Amino acid sequence: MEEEMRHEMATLQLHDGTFEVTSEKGKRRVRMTNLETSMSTIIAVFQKYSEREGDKHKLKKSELKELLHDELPDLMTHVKDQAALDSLMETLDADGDSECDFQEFMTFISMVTVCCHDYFEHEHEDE
Ligand SMILES: [Ca+2]
Ligand SMILES: [Ca+2]
Repeated sequence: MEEEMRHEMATLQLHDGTFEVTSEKGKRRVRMTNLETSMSTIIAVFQKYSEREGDKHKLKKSELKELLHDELPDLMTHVKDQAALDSLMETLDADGDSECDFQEFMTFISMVTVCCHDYFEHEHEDE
């Protein structure tokens, strides 16, 4: 079942808010929900940077830095120097290969998203 899903995912083609799923049952076009669009955006952003150098499926430190700089500029203001970037990479790099793979990246995105959620939740409490 999981293998089948992976195959379906591998043949996803994006076309402005819709995607085409090719499986044994043939092609079908599906309109994406907001959450599905967000998920595919995260994947696309990761790939945009991970493909630049070396391993195409992993972010090396310079790719991570470019991603943070361009895509999370507010957060990047807290990563001021090389030491801060080194320690962030060390925190994210769960398997210790000195690169950030998609799973490690997702852990990071989840963390940041949960922090944002907590922040907005507390904002409402003050009203
Ligand atoms: Ca790379
Ligand atoms: Ca790693």
